[in-house]
Amino acid sequence: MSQTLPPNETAEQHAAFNARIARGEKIEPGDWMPAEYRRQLIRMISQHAHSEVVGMLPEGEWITRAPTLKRKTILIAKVQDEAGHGQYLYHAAETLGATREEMLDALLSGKAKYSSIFNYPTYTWADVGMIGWLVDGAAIKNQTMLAGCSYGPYSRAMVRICSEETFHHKQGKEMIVAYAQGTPEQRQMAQDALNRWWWPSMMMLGPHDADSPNSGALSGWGIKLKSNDEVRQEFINEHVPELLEAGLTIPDPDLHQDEQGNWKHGPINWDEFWAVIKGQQGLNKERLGARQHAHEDGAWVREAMQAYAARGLGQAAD
Ligand code: BYC
Repeated sequence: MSQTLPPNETAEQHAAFNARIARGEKIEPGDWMPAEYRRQLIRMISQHAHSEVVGMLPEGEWITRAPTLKRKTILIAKVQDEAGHGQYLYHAAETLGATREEMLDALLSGKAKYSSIFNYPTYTWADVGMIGWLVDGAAIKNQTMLAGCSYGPYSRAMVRICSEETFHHKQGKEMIVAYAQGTPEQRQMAQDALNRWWWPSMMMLGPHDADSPNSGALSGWGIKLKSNDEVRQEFINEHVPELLEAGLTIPDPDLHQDEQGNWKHGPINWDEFWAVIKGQQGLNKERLGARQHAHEDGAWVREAMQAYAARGLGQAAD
C-alpha cells in the first residue's frame, strides 16, 4: 500500500507489518501497528459497539408487549445478548487504547456513528421478527467476514457474536414464516414489516464500493475481507429465495436474477441513508435520548462500584 508515512513510522516497520498481514497472522494488542490501522479499528469497533447497545432499543420496546411467554423469553435473551456484544466490542476497542469514557462520551454527545438501521421505528410485533431475520441476517454476513479480520481481539469477538446472532436470525425467520402462513392479518403484518425493513437492511451494509472511502485502507490491512457490495450480494442471494418461499413480496420492482444466478436489486435511496445517519431523518434524537437517560440512571451504580474498588473490596480472597 503506497502512502505518506507519519514522521515516527518507517517504511521498514510498514513492510514488516504488511508482511505479517499477508501471511495471515493476527495482530495482537501489544504488537507494533501503524497509527492509522489503530485509528481505523477504533473507529469501526466503537461504532460497532454503539450499534449493539443502541440496537437494544427498537426490539427492547416490545418486551412488555410480546404475544406469548415463549416469544417474551426469546426476546429478553436476544436483547440481553446485544448488551453482551456491546461489552465484548468495547473491550476490543479498549485493547487499542480507547477508553470506555471517551467512547461513551462520543456516543452520548452525538459525535459517534452507530448503525443507520437502528434509527427506524418498530411499529408492530412483526418488526421484531423482521429485525431478527433481515437485520441479524445482514449483520451475520458482515460479521462472518470480520471474524477473519487481521486484528485478533476483534476477530475473536466476532466468532462469539456470530454464534449468538445465528440464533437471533433463526428465531426471526421462524416467527415471520409462521405469520406469513397464519391468518390474513398476521400475513399482512409480516408483509408490512418486510416493506419497511427491506431497504434499510440493504443500506446498513454500507455505501456502494465506489462511495466507500474507508474500504481501500481496511481491505489493504486485512480488516475487511469483502467489500460492502460483495457482502450485500451474499445477503440478497440468501434472503430473496427464502422470503419468496415464505410467500412474501419483496418491495423492489427491479429485483431479478442475472445469468450467474445472483439476485440484482434496483436503485438504493442513498439520500435517505445519509439523512438517517446524520440524524435528519428517523429516530436519532429519541435513541440518543434513551441512552442518555439510561446513562444518568446508572450513575449510582458506577459510583458504588468506584467506592467499592477504592476500599479494596473488589479483590478476590486468597
Ligand atoms: N450506519 O467507507 P464506508 C447488530 C459510515 S449491530 C451508519 O463504507 P466502512 C444488531 C461509515 O462509518 C451490527 N454509518 O465505511 C444489534 C463511514 O463514516 P466515517 C452492526 C455507516 O467502515 C442489535 C461512512 O459511512 N454492524 O447486528 O468501510 C439488534 C462511509 O462508509 C453505515 C457493524 O457495525 C451504516 N449502516 O464500512 C440486532 C459492523 N455504513 O466513520 C442486530 C462493523 C457506513 O468514516 N462495521 N457508514 O465517518 C462495518 O463492517 C463497517 O464499518 C461498515 C461500513 C460495513 C458498516
